[in-house]
Formats: sequence, structure tokens, C-alpha cells
Amino acid sequence: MANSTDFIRNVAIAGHGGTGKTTLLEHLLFQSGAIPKPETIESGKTVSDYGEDEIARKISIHASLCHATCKDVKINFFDTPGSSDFIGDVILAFRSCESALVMIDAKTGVQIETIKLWRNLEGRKKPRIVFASKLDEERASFQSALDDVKEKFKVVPVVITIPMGEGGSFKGVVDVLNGLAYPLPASHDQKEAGGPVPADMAPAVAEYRSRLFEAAAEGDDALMEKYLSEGELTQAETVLGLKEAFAAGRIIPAFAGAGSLNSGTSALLEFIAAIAPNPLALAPEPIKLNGDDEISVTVDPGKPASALVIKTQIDQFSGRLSFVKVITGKLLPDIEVVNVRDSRKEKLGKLYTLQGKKMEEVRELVAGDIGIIAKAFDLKTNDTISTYDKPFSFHKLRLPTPVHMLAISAVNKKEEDKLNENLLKAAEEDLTFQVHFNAETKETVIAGMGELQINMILEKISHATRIQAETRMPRVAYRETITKKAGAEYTHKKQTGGHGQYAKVVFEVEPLDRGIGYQFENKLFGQSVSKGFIPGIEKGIHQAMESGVVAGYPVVDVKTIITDGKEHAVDSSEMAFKIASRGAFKEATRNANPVLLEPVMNLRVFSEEKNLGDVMSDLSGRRGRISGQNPLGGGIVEIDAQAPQAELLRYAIDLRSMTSGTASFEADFDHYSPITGKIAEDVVKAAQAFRVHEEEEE
Ligand SMILES: Nc1nc2c(ncn2[C@@H]2O[C@H](COP(=O)(O)OP(=O)(O)OP(=O)(O)O)[C@@H](O)[C@H]2O)c(=O)[nH]1
Ligand SMILES: [Mg+2]
Repeated sequence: MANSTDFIRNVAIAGHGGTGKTTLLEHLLFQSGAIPKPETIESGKTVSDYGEDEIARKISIHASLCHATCKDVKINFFDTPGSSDFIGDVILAFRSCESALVMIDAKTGVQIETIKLWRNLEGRKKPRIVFASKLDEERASFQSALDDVKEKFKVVPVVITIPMGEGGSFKGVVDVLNGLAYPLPASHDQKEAGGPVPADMAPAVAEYRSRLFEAAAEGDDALMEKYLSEGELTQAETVLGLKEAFAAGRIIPAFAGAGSLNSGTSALLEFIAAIAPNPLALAPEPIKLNGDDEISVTVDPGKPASALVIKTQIDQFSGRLSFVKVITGKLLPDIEVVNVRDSRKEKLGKLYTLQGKKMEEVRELVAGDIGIIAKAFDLKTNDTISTYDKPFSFHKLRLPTPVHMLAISAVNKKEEDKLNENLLKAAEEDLTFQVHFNAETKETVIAGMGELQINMILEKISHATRIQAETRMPRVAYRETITKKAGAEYTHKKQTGGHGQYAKVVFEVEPLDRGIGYQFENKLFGQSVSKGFIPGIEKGIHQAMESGVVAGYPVVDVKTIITDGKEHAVDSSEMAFKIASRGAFKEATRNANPVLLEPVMNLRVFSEEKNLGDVMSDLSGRRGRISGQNPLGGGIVEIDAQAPQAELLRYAIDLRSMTSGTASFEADFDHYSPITGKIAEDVVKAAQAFRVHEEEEE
């Protein structure tokens, strides 16, 4: 049965770092019988945190795919990282799962990353379960966790399990839906077993049960009438009502437990199997067909096969793994599919599912399932594979733009190519990590979500290849322009033996509007300069514009007018005019009050209200201009601002340390703006120092 679409559940486990996601999943796997013995974060042997980096740091870094079976239902779990540096892997899990399990530490309540993740899930209309974890810890409170959920998310959770005692006196949970108590197992590697509800818990259970009936009946008039007249519903009616209400996002089921004690796992598994939506309930996938209007495709096992590549993992041991979510039909080993991106045919090899790092071969992957294609070297994340006659592509993952940038080079220059190769490979695995060569500043620049992510990637590369890389703040791509009209004349004349060189040009330059770049006008009259030399003159201007007179940065937004010139019958050449033109342009811009331009970015900063003051004053210290504030709910405010890129080089790091890791931002280039005074002087000095350094190296 586990091979048909309605017997599949895909659940993403998400929440603030350290709330106990990986530990809970380990015990869900154990409780379901998928693994014989549960491990701990401390032992470094959990199924889902198997990466060397994860074991060393005791945090999750990659989305990890696992599966459990409960009542014949195959539940695929994605264990996602809590740190916002790894948001890319969280989003791919959200994209491919029908529901999410949101972990909340019952001691601290709802934390900032959880608020951000919640908003993301809400935007995707994904049904959410909340799990209040670590109820065994001192000061843990189920009720406070629920109150916090109510306050921050403006929803009333529907309680499915309640704790028996809390903190030091935590003794297990009661499943209100099924009327079973699950006392704490003797140790975490013992299975939880259901039994009768203790007498002292009975009143609380009755109270929560009536709320369950209400929640189940709410969307259905007939059921509501029955509940109001009879005071209760049958188990089957309750389950069906909750199922509909949950899939429609009307209720937020809440669970209590302690993953590390294997408490609360059984009721949760049963709930997911019985009530969480199967892939058929997923909203249709919008697609574009041959550039026509958007249509949509629903998960459907009866159609030809189509699947989306949601993740690529390249690892030393298993090689290249392409994670796919099957949307229609089924994938079978060795069938031929088309990669819609380049219409290339691809023969699928063996198919697998994963239990953490362990690959388990499967006979097929049906619509709605998530699995692995191994060693498909041409498959990339976001590719659609298909057996349709007229194939279409699914929408790509929408990921935030990486904001933390660093220039990078190999310590040993000979390893530069190999380093770049490895960086590109990392970028393929993690789409929130990007690599590009900035031709203007002549640097390879890497961009990521934060220091932690970038460090992890570089550590992994140095581990695997022994290449030592060094990083530094990237150079800012300054530009130069002029601020008034001016002119200059320049004669290039050389008489060295045989052939001489002669060219004279008279230029005027004037400022253009920002963004226009370059204009050239020929105002020569008569035959002072032959037409044939004009291309040489323009080449000279282009060359001069590559490196301005202020600090050697590219010159933009200047119009050059040639008004006069002179040539020599024998000694003039295109080369001579190019040199004269370069000289005249430099001279003219020198006379035209040249200035430096700096890139200014649009910024959206997301901060908790309590840090707003610090964030805003820091922004003004960075020459930022704030244009608006926008409360987003849950105590989070979006600040809209503009600030020079030069002031934002360390912003990803500074903003985090200023707000204890809670705030984040997005940035994109907006415009170039002139700088003067001390700021400009410093840029000029730095550029001079850099040039001296470069010359020494050559
Ligand atoms: N007391 C107690 N500790 C727990 C419980 N669950 C997890 N922990 C501990 O909390 C720490 C973090 O647990 P993880 O399972 O790694 O949490 P996570 O949410 O997966 O963390 P990230 O993947 O880094 O976001 C570990 O030291 C666990 O042993 C629990 O129920 N009770
Ligand atoms: Mg984890």
C-alpha cells in the first residue's frame, strides 16, 4: 500500500535552531520501527545529521530525507536546519512537502527563525502542526508555548496531546484524540506504549476533547448540529472533520513531548498517518506550456511521468544524488525521460529512497513521493524530467538572494582553477551560494546567506581537496564621472627616425544623466581629420573610460564631442589618433570636476521590534537613508532603506551580532551616487595602494 499516492505523507520538520527537530525525528524513526536504536546529537550518530560538518558542530546543515511507516502509510520526513544560513534547504523541503511540523522549545517559546519560517509556510498555504518540545526541561511550559503561538501567529492551536507534568515532573503525554496515555518509556531507546488515561488527567482530557469535536465540526453544518445536540462525535467523524480542517489550514494541531526521551512520538506518527494530507491534496502546480498561458497540473498517478529535481547532493561516497519530487505518473528504473531544460534524453538508472545517508533501492517512485536518482550527471536542481509528449516545466524554487559577499582566491595561485571548480560544485548543491567573477574589480566573489554557511562550504572544500583559500572583503565597484562641461586639446607627436606619429584632437566633455553611460558626437567641420580616423578616436575614448583620472575606476555618463583636430599627410595613423584621443579625454575630464560614484543598495531589514532602535541608528551610521517601516506581525518589523554598498560589506555579520542573530536583510543594487570629501579621499588612497600592490606582484 505504501506505494500508492494516497498512502504517502511528506512532512517538513522546521523551526528555530536547537529546538530538537533532529532528535525528535530520530525517535519518530525508532518508534515507527524504521531504525532499531535511536541515537543522540551528542553521540553524533543520528540518522539525519550524518554529515561530518553536522557531527562536528552538532547542528543540522543540510535538509535530510528520512522515512517511517505507520499504519501502512509511508511518511517522508525532511529534517531541516534551524540556522537561517541554510534557508535554501528549508525552502526546498517546504516546496516539496504537503505539511510541516513546526518545533517550538517549550522553555523559550516561539523564536525569531520560527516566525520567519511560519510566514513562509503561511504564504505557501501549507498546513502546520506545532510540537512543543523539551517539556522535560526546567521552566518548560506547554501552556506558555501555546499562548505564545496564539499571540505571535494569531491562531488558536487545537491540542492533540497534553503533557503529564512538566519540567522535573514530566511523566509523558496523553493523546486526547485517541484517549490514550503514553507514560515516559523507561529510557529513550524503549518504545512508547499507550495505556489508560490516569484518573487525575480525565477532566483535562474531557475538556480538550470537546474542543477537538468543535474544531472537527466547524466546517460542516450537519456535523456541527450533531455535535451541538449530542455533545460528541464518533471517532470516525472526528478524524474526518479534523482531516478536512487541517488540509484547509483552518486548524493548527498542537503536540507536546520530549524527543530525547522518546515521548510524544507515537501519537504524532498516528496523527500524521491518519490526518495529515496526502500529496493528492496538494494545490495544483502552476506550469507554463510552450510559452502559452499558465495552466496547472495536479499530483496524479494516472498521467505520464513528470518530476521536479528539488536538490542536488554531490558527496564523496555516494557520488551525485538528484532528489526528485514526482508530480505525475511514476518513475521506474531505466526508463527514458526528457530533461525539459535542454530537451536532452536521460536514462534513469536505479531509484532510491534515503534514510539519512543510507540509500535504499526502490522499484518505483509514484506521484507524490520523494526519492533519489543517482549518478544523473546532467540533472540540475530545478530541472523538470518528463515522459509527456509535450513536456512542460515546473516552477523553480524561489530562494532569497545571498547577501554576504567575499572575494576569494587560492593561496597557491596554481590552484585557482581547481578552487573555482569546487566553488561551482558547491554552488550547484546549494543555490543560496553563488560564485561569480567580477570583471570590473577582477575578483572572484562568492555570496552566501551568512558567515556560517560560507565557512562550512570552504571547510568542506579544503577538507576534500587540501586547497587553501583566502577570503577578504570584496572591492566595491566604484565608478567615476564628471560634474561640469570642460574641454581639452591634445597633440600626440613623435619623431623617431623613419616614420613619425602625429595626431591632434580637441575635445569637449559634458555630464550625462545617470545610467546613460557613453555618447560621442562628431562636430568636426571641413577636412581637419579624415573620417577614417574616427573609429581610432572612439577607441581611445573607450580605453580612457576604462580607468578614470580620480582613482582608476571606470568612467560613466560622459558625452564626448570632438570639435577640432589636425592630421599629417604621412605621420598620422589610427594608432596616433587613439593615443591623442586618450590623452584629450583624460585632460578634459580632469578639467570637468571629476567625482567618484559609489553603488547604493536598496535594503529591506527584518528586525524584532525591540531591536528597532539599534538597527536604525546603526543604519544611519552607515550613511543609510530610511524610507519606511512596515510591521509584519509577530513583533517583526521590515525597515526599508538605502545605503552605500561600501558600508554594507560586513552588514550580514554586524546585523546578526547586534541583534543576537535575530535580524536579517535583503539587498539589491539601486543606483550610483557621487561621493566627495574624506570618504572619496579614502577610496582614492585605497585604490593607489592597491595599484602599487598589484604592480609589485606582477
Ligand atoms: N532535555 C531535552 N533536550 C533535548 C530534547 N530534544 C533535543 N534536545 C537536545 O537539544 C539539543 C538540540 O537538539 P537537535 O535535535 O539537534 O535540535 P535541532 O532543532 O535539530 O537543531 P538544528 O538542526 O541545529 O536546528 C541537543 O543537545 C539535544 O540533545 C528534549 O526533548 N529534551
Ligand atoms: Mg537538526
